[in-house]
Amino acid sequence: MKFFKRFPAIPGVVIALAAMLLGSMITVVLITLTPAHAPAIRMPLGSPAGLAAVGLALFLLVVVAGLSILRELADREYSTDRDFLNAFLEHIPDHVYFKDRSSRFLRVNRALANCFGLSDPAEAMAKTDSDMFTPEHASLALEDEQRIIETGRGITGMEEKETWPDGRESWVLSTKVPLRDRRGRIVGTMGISRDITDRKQAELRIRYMAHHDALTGLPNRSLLEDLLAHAMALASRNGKRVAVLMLDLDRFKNVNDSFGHHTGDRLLEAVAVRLRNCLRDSDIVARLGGDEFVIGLPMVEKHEDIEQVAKKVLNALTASFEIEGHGIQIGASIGICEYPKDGENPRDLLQAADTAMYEAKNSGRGTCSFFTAELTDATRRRQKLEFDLQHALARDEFVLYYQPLVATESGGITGVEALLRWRHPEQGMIFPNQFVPQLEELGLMAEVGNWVLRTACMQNAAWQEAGLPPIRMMVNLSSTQFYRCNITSNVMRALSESGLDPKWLELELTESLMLDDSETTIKIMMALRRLGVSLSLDDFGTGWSSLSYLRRFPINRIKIDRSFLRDIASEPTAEAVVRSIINLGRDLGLACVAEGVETAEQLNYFRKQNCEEVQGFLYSPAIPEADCRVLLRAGTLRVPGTHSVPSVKKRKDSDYLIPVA
Ligand SMILES: Nc1nc2c(ncn2[C@@H]2O[C@H](COP(=O)(O)OP(=O)(O)OP(=O)(O)O)[C@@H](O)[C@H]2O)c(=O)[nH]1
Ligand SMILES: [Mg+2]
Repeated sequence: MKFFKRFPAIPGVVIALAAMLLGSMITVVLITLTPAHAPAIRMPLGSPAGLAAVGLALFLLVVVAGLSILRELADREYSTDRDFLNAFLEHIPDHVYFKDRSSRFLRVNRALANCFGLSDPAEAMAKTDSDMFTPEHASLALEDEQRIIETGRGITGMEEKETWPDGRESWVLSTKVPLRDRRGRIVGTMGISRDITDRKQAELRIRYMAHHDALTGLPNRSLLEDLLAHAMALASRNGKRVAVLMLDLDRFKNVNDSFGHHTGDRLLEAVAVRLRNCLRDSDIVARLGGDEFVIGLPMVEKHEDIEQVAKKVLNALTASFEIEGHGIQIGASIGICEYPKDGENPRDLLQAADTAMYEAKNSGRGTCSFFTAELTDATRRRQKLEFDLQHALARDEFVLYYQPLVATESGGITGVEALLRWRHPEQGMIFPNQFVPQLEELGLMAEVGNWVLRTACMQNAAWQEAGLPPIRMMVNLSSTQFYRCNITSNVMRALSESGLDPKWLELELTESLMLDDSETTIKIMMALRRLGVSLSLDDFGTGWSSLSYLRRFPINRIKIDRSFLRDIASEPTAEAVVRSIINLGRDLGLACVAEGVETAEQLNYFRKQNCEEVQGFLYSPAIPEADCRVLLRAGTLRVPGTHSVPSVKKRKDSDYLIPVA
């Protein structure tokens, strides 16, 4: 069979005919050679020799006929194999090819021909990959094939990216093996590959998503850490530094609140573009989430270079952004640290940069700060404080202090302002300026503000129940409480729970509320007034850009900010401002309170100006409830040193009034 497979060109039928012819001839010779004609060789059929001759002839006939049948079978098998191969090459959707030792195509299947844009697979004959693909891909494929030919070892299940002259890219899963002749010699290569472009693209997409921020397309934290690690390795080999800049937008919440989350998103995208545009291609720009971005500067040499880049970045963000028809101004704070000085791995560096960024925020925002070891302690303390703060309300650690307001002329107590304190179990009494910003950041301000409101109302009602003369209780409101927490119903609830008459409650709206004269603001104010409570404007004179507000706001009182008082004796302009405020208030029918009165001169000044009430350290700091009760029972306060005052323990200077918000 093997022999016939080797010589398939000799048909079996020819062999069979030849065998029959030969057999017939022998038989004819044996029969026709009679004793009469050839007595010497005459072998009668009946003789043993005659029978042997006939037998031999028949045997030959059978052998040759058998061989011819085998030949025929082999031939049939061969043509079946060929048909199968042809069918396979014609219909299989995978790409199949055979190449010679010079990587010229010997044969390609229909699918590969189609992929090459050939109508007939035969057209690929003698062509090479460089006729089909980009030179880069062709040379990679050639390298593989030469290696296979040299080593005799194939490549199985290799993912290959094919690049085409028209810019297309496709992915295939390939198997390439040596092509051998019958004697086992390598005469080329053959391969089969399956198109996996769709799967590969999906995979690449997933991998991209796992490493990039969906909104801006910038690397995310995970990729950033890899990029930083790479930059650090490079810098350490070259004796250079890597700078890490943590950038957080300033007051970005306001953008979301004022223009909506969607506009906020567009702004974040625009910030990403600006950052990318103002830095070199080799610099790293990533987004950690929220409004936090990280810039990595590989291979920096000098501290000054880093500072220069930080300033450039801050400047780039200063110009107004035009987002969906809104001109938006935003700044940023940057914390900076350096490898290797401030950390040996990306995580430590990011932590150090974050610490420095908080320092930049604390230094007033819009600036950059470099990391120092001392900052770490400060950060730890801050983090602990934040942690404790989250539990302070539940642990009943907040407490209200009360500071009296005194009638300028009579010294009679006309009201008390409720002021928040935090009695920390380890650190003692903490003042609001040390924790109110954190309360805002932690989103707890409204909850704590409502606690203040309720507690103050309860206290005032309790004093009245204890027989003390009714008194006005002033409670500060935060912006969150005022705008976002349905303040009207909260006030209603506090009043009804405490049973306090609304006329003994006055709500102080501070400058930090960022009040505007929008309809919303005025609507809320009107609703509060309708409840029967009064309203005052705190810190007056420091930030009210438009005095027209005063006309439109349904308020009862203004409180002149203490910053004016400091200078009224020495600075004529400060004195003039205070005088104008009092006159303005009077013209608009508003009562006036001077805050932060500390000296007898200041008190005399306000007496002369007919300012009705004062509040300040001269009379009393904010004091605990028990002390306040003593004062209220006395009903009047004298300027210390002039008349006796009710026996209230002297407080230290740090008790000085600090408003809630
Ligand atoms: N539009 C938008 N806002 C986001 C996204 N992720 C987080 N934020 C908001 O971004 C704000 C980030 O706030 P912070 O950086 O803490 O506060 P800030 O208002 O920028 O104030 P400072 O950073 O302290 O100056 C939060 O209000 C988040 O709700 C986002 O993908 N899109
Ligand atoms: Mg921010």
